[in-house]
Amino acid sequence: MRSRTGQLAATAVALALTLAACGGEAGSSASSHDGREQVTVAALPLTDAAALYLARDRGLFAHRHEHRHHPEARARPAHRAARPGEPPPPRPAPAPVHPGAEITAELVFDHLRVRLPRDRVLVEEAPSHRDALHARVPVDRSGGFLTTGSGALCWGLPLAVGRALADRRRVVCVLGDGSALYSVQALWTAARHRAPVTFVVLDNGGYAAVRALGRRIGIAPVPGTDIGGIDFAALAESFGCPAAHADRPADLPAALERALAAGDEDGPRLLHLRVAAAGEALYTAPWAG
Ligand SMILES: Cc1ncc(C[n+]2csc(CCOP(=O)(O)OP(=O)(O)O)c2C)c(N)n1
Ligand SMILES: [Mg+2]
Repeated sequence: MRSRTGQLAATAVALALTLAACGGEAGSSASSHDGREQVTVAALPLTDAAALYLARDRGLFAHRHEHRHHPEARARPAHRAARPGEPPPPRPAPAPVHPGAEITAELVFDHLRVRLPRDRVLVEEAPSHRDALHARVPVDRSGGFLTTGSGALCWGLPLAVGRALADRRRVVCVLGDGSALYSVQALWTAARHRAPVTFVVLDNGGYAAVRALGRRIGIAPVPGTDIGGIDFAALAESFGCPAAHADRPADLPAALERALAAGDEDGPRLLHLRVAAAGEALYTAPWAG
């Protein structure tokens, strides 16, 4: 079973192969069944027998950007309204969430928004909570927010360590529990070199984004997506990174404040938060890839 992106990529590959077989040229395109999405293919001849094909799904890209939750979609009207050289107008803060029985990512981001110094770098690798972060924590400074454009995991934790070591200023890094494990050994580097990073691990017990994508394409449950039961604070401590837990909404503000209060000379801190999974509506919008 393939996602729409996969189908489009396959269309593009098929087109590329056809082009190759017919001696076709670069810049060809294909539309999906609804006619809205386009795949463009650029061909770079490498040798007489081989060429490198770049397939780009322009429709889905544009589609995503139309969506109001997408940061670039929000940035676009702001840029239009602003004069060159002026910052975009401020976006109104969303209504605060009320704490329930469990910590939610929205609650974490509300607390983070008011506690995060504006001049600090924020790194994010928390796939299913990404929209909530963008809705609640403004990105108002060039270079102040680091994330991926591709969706591949593994870079967030080490990127935060590298940024902190380069700047010697505290970086805040929000990670999903799954994402945190891809390059967890960078905690050792952070501890050893006293990289000033505050890691906030949003532990929803597994790969929520993969589960949600599975629901969308009719695979539920997706095998192997539960990774609960990991003590991230103990794991961090074992690498030499001081760490703490918070499991109840009432404990969140003080825990977050402590984790953020560490100075730029104090090295890394990790806060492990058990959070509720994002809602069933995740990735159900037509634009979602
Ligand atoms: C290198 C790599 N492997 C696998 C994936 C597939 N993948 C996308 S989201 C995701 C789950 C990440 O889990 P977590 O960080 O806990 O975030 P959550 O979805 O729970 O918010 C995975 C495994 C990927 N994007 N990149
Ligand atoms: Mg998770």
